[in-house]
Amino acid sequence: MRYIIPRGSPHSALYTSTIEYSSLPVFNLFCMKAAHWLPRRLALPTAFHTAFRTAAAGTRSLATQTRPAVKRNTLIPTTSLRHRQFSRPITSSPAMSSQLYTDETPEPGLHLITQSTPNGQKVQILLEELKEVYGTQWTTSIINIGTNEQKKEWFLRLNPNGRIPVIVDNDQSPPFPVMETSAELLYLIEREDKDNIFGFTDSFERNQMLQWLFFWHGSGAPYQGQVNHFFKFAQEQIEYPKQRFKNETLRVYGVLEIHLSGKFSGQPREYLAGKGTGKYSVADIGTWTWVRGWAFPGAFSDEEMQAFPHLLQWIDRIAARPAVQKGTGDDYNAAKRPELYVGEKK
Ligand SMILES: N[C@@H](CCC(=O)N[C@@H](CS)C(=O)NCC(=O)O)C(=O)O
Repeated sequence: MRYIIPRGSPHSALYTSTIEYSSLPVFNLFCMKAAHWLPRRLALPTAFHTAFRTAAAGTRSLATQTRPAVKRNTLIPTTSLRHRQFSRPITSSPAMSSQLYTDETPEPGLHLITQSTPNGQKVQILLEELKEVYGTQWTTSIINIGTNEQKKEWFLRLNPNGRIPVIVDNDQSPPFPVMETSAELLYLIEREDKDNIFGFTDSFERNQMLQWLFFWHGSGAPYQGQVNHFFKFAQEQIEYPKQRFKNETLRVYGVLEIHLSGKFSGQPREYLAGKGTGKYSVADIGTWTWVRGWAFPGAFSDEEMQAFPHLLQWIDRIAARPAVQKGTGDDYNAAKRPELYVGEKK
């Protein structure tokens, strides 16, 4: 991975885009028009009409081949881009591109704005997995959510929900931002995972992957997030929400345990989705970053967790993956990578 330090102030109202231009498309348009007009004007027979149009179409393929291409997943050094980059205020673009991103948006390709929390780590891990298999490249910026950088306007333009992580696909024109971790995981596998290594081709397996991805997104993360809040961060210790969210999280761990143990299917599983014992997929990634942090709020005892032996094994199984270690490691530790910081630090 090569990181590029974001440039300029994050509050710029300008949007940087790469223009690729060639005069050939204009020439092609001219030829196509002429191909319709000339034979009619000169009252030529039908065979001439066809010949003119074939010749004109040739200029189109020429134009397509000659247009400079931005290579997907490849970071082009900043300097080589400069000559065809320009900044302009967005006034006449489609609604989506309107002030979508700012001067410091890094190079074409994927850009991740994150902090190494359970949600940030989901996307960090998948990117590391994709890099191992396909050589996927991206750039990273780290913000400090403790300073509320994610509530500032430049960030809200990318994600009105004001939460990390966000990915921006700068290969699209206009750049395409993706919020909500599960949607980000699905976006990344659709874009990068051509061999369906982290997803499935079979529609039933794919649906099972979605079931577990949605289950954690809707029924796991919100509860465990509240456990973290009420046990660890709340100024006031209030018993009712502490017990309510703790019990609900234990219930959700129980659901995962039923599934992984094969209690009702008779088939213990290694992973959440897929036939047989299952296959490691984005459903596991989306769930693991949270569940493996069960000890963090100090809400659950070792004895309580003994009720979920298959879940604990699943945590260890996924933790052993090199890309998982990389995606949760020092490369995303803001203290170790101060050059990746954007915005207010403390
Ligand atoms: N449903 C969102 C949740 C994202 C989320 O809650 N991110 C947290 C960090 S783990 C955050 O940005 N918190 C800062 C805040 O709430 O302002 C997702 O899955 O992307």
